[in-house]
Amino acid sequence: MKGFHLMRSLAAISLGAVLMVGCSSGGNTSAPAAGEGGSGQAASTDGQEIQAKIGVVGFLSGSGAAYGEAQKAGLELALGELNEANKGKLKIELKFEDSAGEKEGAINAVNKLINQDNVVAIIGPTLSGEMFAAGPVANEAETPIFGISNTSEGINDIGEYVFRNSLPESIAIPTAMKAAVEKNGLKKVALIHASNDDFSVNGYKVMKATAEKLGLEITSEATFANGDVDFSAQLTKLKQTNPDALLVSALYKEGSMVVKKARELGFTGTILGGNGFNNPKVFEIAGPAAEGLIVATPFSPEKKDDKVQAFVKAFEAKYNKKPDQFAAQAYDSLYIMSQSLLAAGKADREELRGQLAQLKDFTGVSGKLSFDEKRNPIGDAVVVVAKEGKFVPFE
Ligand code: 1QQ
Repeated sequence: MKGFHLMRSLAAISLGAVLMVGCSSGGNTSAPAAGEGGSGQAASTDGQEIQAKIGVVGFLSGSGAAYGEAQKAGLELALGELNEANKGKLKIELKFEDSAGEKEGAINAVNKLINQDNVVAIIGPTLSGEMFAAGPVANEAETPIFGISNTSEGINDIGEYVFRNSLPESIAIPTAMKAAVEKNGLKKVALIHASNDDFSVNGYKVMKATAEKLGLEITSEATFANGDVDFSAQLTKLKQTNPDALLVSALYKEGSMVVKKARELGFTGTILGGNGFNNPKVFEIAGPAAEGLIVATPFSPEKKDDKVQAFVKAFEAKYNKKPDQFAAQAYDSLYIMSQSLLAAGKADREELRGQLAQLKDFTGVSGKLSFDEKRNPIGDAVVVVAKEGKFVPFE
């Protein structure tokens, strides 16, 4: 990392951007972004509008594109509001890159955003697996990278430039499971998950550990792979063990097909899923079979809260649909970036990292947010249940 520092300084010097390098916050001189190999700085003279280019890596095409689309919608709504509100002080530009949910795609996007587009920070990528692959690249390049939907354990262990406002499954899943055990009287559960996806594997581990903690009997377990379309064999086997509940850790496409098939096979017990189900695509794919599905989420558009309702209204006006959790966390992330950039007083990767690390009691549409010492979000989950085509509070 030190070598990188040196190279960066040399590159900046050779570009004649000497003023900017090592310039402390006092009286910083206006300088253009350092360009190729530069530090992403677009420092502004006090009183001048800060120009901040932020990269976004999203699952914008392929089997999970609805996640990325929701994130893009949330970010663009926030962008319009913020650039209006911060006129003369801060102007944010977003540069979107599609990773297609692939680790390689995420790595390439992060490299491009850092080295070619010279962004001050990156929001995304969408999947935990993508963050595990691309986070180290940003961390090594000392560029803040901010996960808005990475819920697996270990995300922040990648390094000190890695942040997230997405509620970890280790908080969300136990909340949902406790509520389901209490209300539906669960005693025996069967587990199924996608074995080739980091997020789904992590969710499965949390489900299993929680079941053990709650003293539930695990009757059977099964796996599938993302991309599979036939789940009959696994679900037939699971159903034969007579569980009270099926715990599903999967992304929305496969997860919804699992739910649909389980009902088709006559499973009438509780179905509980992880964070991957928090998207309206579930209702499109599973149809009426989604009824009764229990999930935990940090965001519900039904929440009786002025900030949430103002967001829902603005989102509906712009997109003609209600926002989901992915849109909400994306929306919040840009407000966090904006607040931190304004506090930093310039578009500087290092200053921004410092400000992000200090974030405390930020109130967004997905709740109150602070980071623990490992920059993990501390927040609450609400438990929701699918009812007539939408998620409503599980009460
Ligand atoms: C993760 C997730 C997914 C559901 C994001 C789409 O939570 O990959 O961590």
